[in-house]
Amino acid sequence: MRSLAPAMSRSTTHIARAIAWLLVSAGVWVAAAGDPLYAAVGDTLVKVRTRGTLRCGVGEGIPGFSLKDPSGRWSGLDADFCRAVAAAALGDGNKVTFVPLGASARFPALRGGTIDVLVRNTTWTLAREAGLQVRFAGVLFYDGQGFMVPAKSRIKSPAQLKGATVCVEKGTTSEENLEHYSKATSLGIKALVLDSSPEVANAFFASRCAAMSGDAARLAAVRVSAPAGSQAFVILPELISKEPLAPAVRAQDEDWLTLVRWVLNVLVAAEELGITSQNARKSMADPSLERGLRATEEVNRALGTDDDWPLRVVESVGNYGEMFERNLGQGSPFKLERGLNAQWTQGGLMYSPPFR
Ligand SMILES: N[C@@H](CCC(=O)N[C@@H](CS)C(=O)NCC(=O)O)C(=O)O
Repeated sequence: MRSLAPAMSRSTTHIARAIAWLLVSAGVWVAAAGDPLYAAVGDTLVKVRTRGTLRCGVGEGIPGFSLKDPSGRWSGLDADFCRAVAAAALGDGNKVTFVPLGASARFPALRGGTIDVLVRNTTWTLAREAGLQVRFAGVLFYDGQGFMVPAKSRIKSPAQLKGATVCVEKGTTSEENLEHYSKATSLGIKALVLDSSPEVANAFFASRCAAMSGDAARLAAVRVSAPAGSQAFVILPELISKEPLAPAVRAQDEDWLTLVRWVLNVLVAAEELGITSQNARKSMADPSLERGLRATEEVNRALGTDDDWPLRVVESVGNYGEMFERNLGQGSPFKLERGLNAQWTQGGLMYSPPFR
């Protein structure tokens, strides 16, 4: 196994990155776009290794995705994905500094270099890639926007929300979609836009709005923790949007984007191949998997990783199915079905491109 030392000397690209890193360390900034130089060149992996910890942007408390327990440990699908990236980049899934961010703060934090990767139930859209100069690595969770209403309201469809007030979080696709949906259907929905997710939930439970709208998985988590008990609330089956939730990195760091994207592909491919956290070491030594989940030496050199990064990814958090079940599925209070998040071989959309 090669060392995890920074790959600075391996190519001119890496030398360029090293120079950029030195400039940044010396406090040299460029005015362009208001972003520091290091945020504009591909040096994230070097930066992460120099620091020794991955700075991962997550939610401020999204059960099933990113939630800090009283002992200080973060759990959830997003938190586990942060660990998987740290396992690949740093050789240790525990070397993560979780940075909780509200919806409006997440993209400025990524662009400004406060975080290395954003894994915060964030929807992949063209407007965000083109307008905010961020890149999405692939879909970690296929979601859609739904509505939650009190069971006693007897509302069965969003079409019954004519003139109703609906609670929604500021700076989210949920806010934009709701406005668009209201216009398109002439329902005249009045949005009560609140700054944070807890404020949205509290306003809804205090009956300040007739419905709460947001990503359906998020609504399921809020429902489980409803003060009046989950039975008192219903999530309407109709969804009004596609919300492919995806980890994001800064634009202009193609190598980092590639690594983060393939960490996701490792998790998905491992499930397809039956490789789990328990059997990973043995399975991945199997020569018949040679073309399954292993990158060539040249590829690893280009990525700046050692040869064992896929193994460490699966050993640190399990495969995608294990992550899903533990955080959102049968091993969790939410008991979500796999649905679109099942493997492509099982009628879902989870599909990893080949490794070679
Ligand atoms: N996926 C949507 C919504 C993401 C979002 O922030 N949703 C809210 C409520 S649906 C949430 O989960 N907030 C959690 C938090 O603020 O920590 C987006 O990317 O804009």
